[in-house]
Amino acid sequence: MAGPTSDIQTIALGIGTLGMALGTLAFIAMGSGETNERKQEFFIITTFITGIAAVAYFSMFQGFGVIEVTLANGEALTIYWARYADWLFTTPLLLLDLGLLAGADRNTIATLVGLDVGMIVTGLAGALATGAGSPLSPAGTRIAWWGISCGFFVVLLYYLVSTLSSVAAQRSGDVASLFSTLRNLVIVLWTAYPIVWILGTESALGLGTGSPGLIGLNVETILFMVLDLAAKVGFGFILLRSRDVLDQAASASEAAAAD
Ligand code: RET
Repeated sequence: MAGPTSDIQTIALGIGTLGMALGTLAFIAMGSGETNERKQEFFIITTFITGIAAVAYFSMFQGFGVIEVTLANGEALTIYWARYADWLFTTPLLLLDLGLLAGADRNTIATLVGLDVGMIVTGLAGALATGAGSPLSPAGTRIAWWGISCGFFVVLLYYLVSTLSSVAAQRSGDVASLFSTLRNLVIVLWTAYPIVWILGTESALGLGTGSPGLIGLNVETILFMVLDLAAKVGFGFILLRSRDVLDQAASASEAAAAD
């Protein structure tokens, strides 16, 4: 079996596709007149974030980005693997936006990206794990991967509130305050993802109760869609509409590059 397993999922994924596509077009339009190279970076990165997501959503919408995983105990789960392909590229790009805004150095940005990739790849391992060959039950195996992924996430959050925030605090008041708005948005929205995952189908926590998750795949698909739109399109609008703040961030990073 391939493809969304209900009309509700198809509609949610269709809304996700359209929302990401419209966001992409809006960001292209907003960035088209920009001539400052440093400021262009923000427009390019953010446009790719929604562009990649639009493609991933379309792939799930039309049944390519979804597979059935058969667990060691014979039960089957419907897994939207394309989410992880999307997040693998787009979450590092979101962190790159934040890092550039804060004026962070290469090592700080690379550390954030490394932690993020660790988080997504181990999350994908959990989503695909069958439990075959594992001393743990299928659900136990998947939840263990979730725990490892959360480990990366916690360190990532720590980095965001410590190192990155103290770098950002050295920027002008406007840049520092745009940074904290976006950082707080990231902390709140991103924290919802592991919660939806563990309550949803992926954890297989509800196996044996008639539904693989404590919340069903329909609700989960809607929740991820709303979160993805807020974390990408919402984030992008807040960042890119602040033209004069981007100006200040751009001139600060030019000054740093000239040092
Ligand atoms: C997973 C697996 C379980 C543990 C953790 C996860 C974290 C996912 C996050 C995803 C963020 C996605 C964003 C998408 C933008 O549209 C992979 C669910 C910690 C934080 C921001």
